[in-house]
Amino acid sequence: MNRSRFVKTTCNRDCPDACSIVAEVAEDRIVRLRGDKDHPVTRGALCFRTRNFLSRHHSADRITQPLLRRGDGFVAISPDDALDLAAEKLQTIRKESGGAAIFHYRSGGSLGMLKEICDAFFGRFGPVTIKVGDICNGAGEAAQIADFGESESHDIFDLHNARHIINWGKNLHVSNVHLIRVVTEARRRGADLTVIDPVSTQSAADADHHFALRPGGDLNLALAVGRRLFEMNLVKPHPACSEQSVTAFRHLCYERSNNAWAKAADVARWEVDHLAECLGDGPTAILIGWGLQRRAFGAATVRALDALCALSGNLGVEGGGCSFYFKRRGAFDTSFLKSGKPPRVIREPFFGEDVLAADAPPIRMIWVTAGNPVAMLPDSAKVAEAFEKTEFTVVVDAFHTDTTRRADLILPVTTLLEDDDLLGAYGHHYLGVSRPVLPPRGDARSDLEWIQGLASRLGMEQDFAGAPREWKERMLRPVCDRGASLEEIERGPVRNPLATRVLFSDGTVPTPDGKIRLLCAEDLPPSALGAEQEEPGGHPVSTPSSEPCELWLMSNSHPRSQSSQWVEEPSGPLEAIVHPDAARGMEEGREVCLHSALGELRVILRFDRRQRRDLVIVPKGGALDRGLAANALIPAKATDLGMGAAYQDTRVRLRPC
Ligand SMILES: Nc1nc2c(c(=O)[nH]1)N[C@H]1C(S)=C(S)[C@@H](COP(=O)(O)OP(=O)(O)OC[C@H]3O[C@@H](n4cnc5c(=O)[nH]c(N)nc54)[C@H](O)[C@@H]3O)O[C@H]1N2
Ligand SMILES: Nc1nc2c(c(=O)[nH]1)N[C@H]1C(S)=C(S)[C@@H](COP(=O)(O)OP(=O)(O)OC[C@H]3O[C@@H](n4cnc5c(=O)[nH]c(N)nc54)[C@H](O)[C@@H]3O)O[C@H]1N2
Ligand code: SF4
Ligand SMILES: [Mo]
Repeated sequence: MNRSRFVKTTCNRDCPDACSIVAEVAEDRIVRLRGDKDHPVTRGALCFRTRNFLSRHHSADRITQPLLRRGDGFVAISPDDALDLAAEKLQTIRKESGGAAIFHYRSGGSLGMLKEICDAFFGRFGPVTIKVGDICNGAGEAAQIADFGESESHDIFDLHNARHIINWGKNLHVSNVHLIRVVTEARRRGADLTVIDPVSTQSAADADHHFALRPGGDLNLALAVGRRLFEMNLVKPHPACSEQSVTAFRHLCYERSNNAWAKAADVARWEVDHLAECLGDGPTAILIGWGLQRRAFGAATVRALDALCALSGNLGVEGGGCSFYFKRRGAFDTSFLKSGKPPRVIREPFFGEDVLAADAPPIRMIWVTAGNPVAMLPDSAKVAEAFEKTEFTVVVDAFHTDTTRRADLILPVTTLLEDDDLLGAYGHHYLGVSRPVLPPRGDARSDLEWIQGLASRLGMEQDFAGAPREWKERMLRPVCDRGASLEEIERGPVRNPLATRVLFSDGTVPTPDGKIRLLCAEDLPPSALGAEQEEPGGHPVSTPSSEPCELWLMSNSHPRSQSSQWVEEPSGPLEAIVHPDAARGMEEGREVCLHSALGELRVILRFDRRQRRDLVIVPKGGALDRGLAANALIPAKATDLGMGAAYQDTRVRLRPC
């Protein structure tokens, strides 16, 4: 009889949930993945993409040997030869051109804390060129730090105390699935749920109310709600709000009439009133999504939502708050990884442009850790060109991507089931460890081991020595005496003992002057508010004879993929979901062209009458080389704070091919 054994590990993907996974192993093969029943958030369930990860993990396409470019293809080489070559290139380029000629780019392929050791290695070897900004949550995080001095969230279970929940742009059913249960429990206890999202998602369909506003209309809507709070006498400012800043926010809200704000946001007046009433009848929890801050005025939008919370008596109270991001690094000490100031930075949303423009010295080498920038960053074609024109590029990955296909050297890395790391979460406060369910396949190694191999060749062996457990213990020093030692976390998930359950409940905020900064007119260029006579956005209709109308390109998370990591790579063309009126004269199932100022993609049309008529929905994360990359259409454009990417501001048109 074959006996199975079960190994618990933590999912290291770029996802708010950081689930505890139970892997079943039989005869040295992983046969099944389940969610851990003992984890308070995972509660026995995994998302589609990780439940089905085994096909990817066992796939024949997995990279299991270092690969060196030869002509148009690659040849396998030994790990020692790969490390010798990489070390030699690093040394030569540093000697000839300085650290600035080397660019280390790390993204979110794995959120394990030990991946940050790669940054420290390049910092000490150079320092080298690194990225600045954060295309994922940069704008929202910067907004909350500006307002409150930190970007943190209420304990996930504090939602049970809410009377109203405003889900302002989060697609729970796709990108935050374990929050659904907590929201459902809160509703059973009497909370009502309103979703604000231009797209009709499953999360919106399940809510008590769905307000499908104009894409990017949130700032207008928030200011309308702000005005109604003042008009209805529902203003109860948090003690850290100064009178002056309340007055300044009030002025901003009164810049337009309620009708003008509602029109600009393309919502009904009662929808504005409903939100103001919810906020006035708190506790009301605002859950802030990521999509709305990936816009030119994304930070201003989050700041307006912060202001609504702080003014309506919902900041600092149980069941309230405006939760955007959980400080996933909050329990850990990484100060020992700090290194010197980088000689140069590349703005993350402008990766292609900045790398190509870099001069004196040019970028001669790019090293990519846990990222697929060619597919995932704006203006994919330019990012691809940057890789193609760079003298030597190294990509550390487990699968072929648009980025590995442009590499000179590929180093095979462990998958999430072979990972040995420490994790916080950005959707709750529990800490976990990942541990190898099985040893790595072939010559695959962790990022730490590749770095240690390099360090030993470059005279930095001592700086980076140590088994994963030793690194985890060092990082856990702030909490190891408070019930979150490594042994305790290895036994099961532990809540970060440093995380408070309700933020700012003592009436203070950690800004430099202890005051909340509320958004005001001086913080906004006039263009942030849109034209006064904005058309109600939802109903421009193109006819076969007229020029096709402009649509907002919504390139959203897809249930079958984690960014560019698909359960099964689609073969194309890309599926584009639109209201039939947005594609007049075109047939469902037909291939048509989707144009932007930057490029063109062939797409298959799917009609959905629930959607607004001014948008088209495609999945994020398709491959450039297969003609599936939304980012081939998306120009590089920064957000107002945090150097995020304004992916969602892209306008497109549908045309027959
Ligand atoms: N299945 C799956 N899950 C994922 C990911 C994935 O690729 N696939 N990605 C992970 C990553 S990297 C992240 S950062 C997180 C978050 O992943 P995201 O997908 O970025 O976050 P959400 O905020 O849940 O979903 C975006 C929602 O914002 C809405 N939206 C867009 N523009 C606006 C707007 O102007 N106003 C409003 N109100 N809403 C708008 C979209 O319609 C969409 O429903 O999820 C992670 N989870
Ligand atoms: N159009 C559009 N573009 C977007 C977004 C959008 O909403 N619309 N969302 C943006 C967001 S929120 C994000 S976070 C980014 C995500 O952008 P990326 O982080 O670049 O996306 P991933 O596809 O997750 O690519 C990560 C790569 O890391 C590899 N990997 C996995 N684990 C490890 C590991 O342990 N070590 C190493 N070395 N590699 C590993 C994976 O195989 C994968 O190829 O995309 C952004 N791009
Ligand atoms: S990707 Fe997210 S939801 Fe899926 S298993 Fe990992 S942490 Fe859980
Ligand atoms: Mo992200």
